[in-house]
Amino acid sequence: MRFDILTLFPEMFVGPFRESIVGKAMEAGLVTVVVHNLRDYTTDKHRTTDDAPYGGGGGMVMKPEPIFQAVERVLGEERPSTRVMLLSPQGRLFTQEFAWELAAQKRVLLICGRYEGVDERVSQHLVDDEISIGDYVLTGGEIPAMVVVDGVTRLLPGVLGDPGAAMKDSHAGGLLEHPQYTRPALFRGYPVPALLLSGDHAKIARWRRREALRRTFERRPDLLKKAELTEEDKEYLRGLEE
Ligand code: JFE
Repeated sequence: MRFDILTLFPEMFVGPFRESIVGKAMEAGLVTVVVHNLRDYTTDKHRTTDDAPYGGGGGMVMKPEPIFQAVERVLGEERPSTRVMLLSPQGRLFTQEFAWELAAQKRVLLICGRYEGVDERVSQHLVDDEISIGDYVLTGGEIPAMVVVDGVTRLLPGVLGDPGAAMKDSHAGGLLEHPQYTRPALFRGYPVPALLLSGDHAKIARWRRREALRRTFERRPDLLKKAELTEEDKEYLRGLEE
């Protein structure tokens, strides 16, 4: 799979992509990530990428010309086989389901805005989808683009050691993960739950399921509406409600 990223701050991506599973996946040839400087697609003497908003109100807006130029020149004939996405607080929420959807694409191009946002004609006439990584406002689309590349890359075949490891993770079954422990069994007087040391795998599986249900009930009850629940799960949850 190939990602192209359009940004005014290409240097922001160097560290995070080198020091991560994404970097390993790039070295292994499982994913290609190419970062393009939007300023290279300006045509005026001052290499202008932003301007004041029509209607006033202060702040600056990204101009459409460099973005259209960059998408056309980077993609060429590949435009029809590429998902062109704009990171923005107004976008469709990036969920685990959306990550799986993007992992099935051959090519994804991510446009990172800055300032107060991007001229609306980019979303109207160039972009296939707008993506938001959550309901908070960041200073630009670069960190959201890193989040999308990271979340999608770990789903690609061969990226995580064990095939299917990605599928087992949090939100895949629709519940939060159960707690995890490692050695030592007693740390500063805090023990690992004795049951996990028992070797009784059926008991351990039931405990993990119940811990996952309990945490989801306490922290993210909204997730329970969509989760796949057995009759035993539902009975356990009824006990928690009291
Ligand atoms: C840009 C900005 C003022 C946006 C209301 C480009 N999930 C998510 N949070 N923040 C972003 C995405 C994001 C993405 C791209 C961005 C924020 N900004 C800043 C400033 C109003 C804005 O939209 C510019």
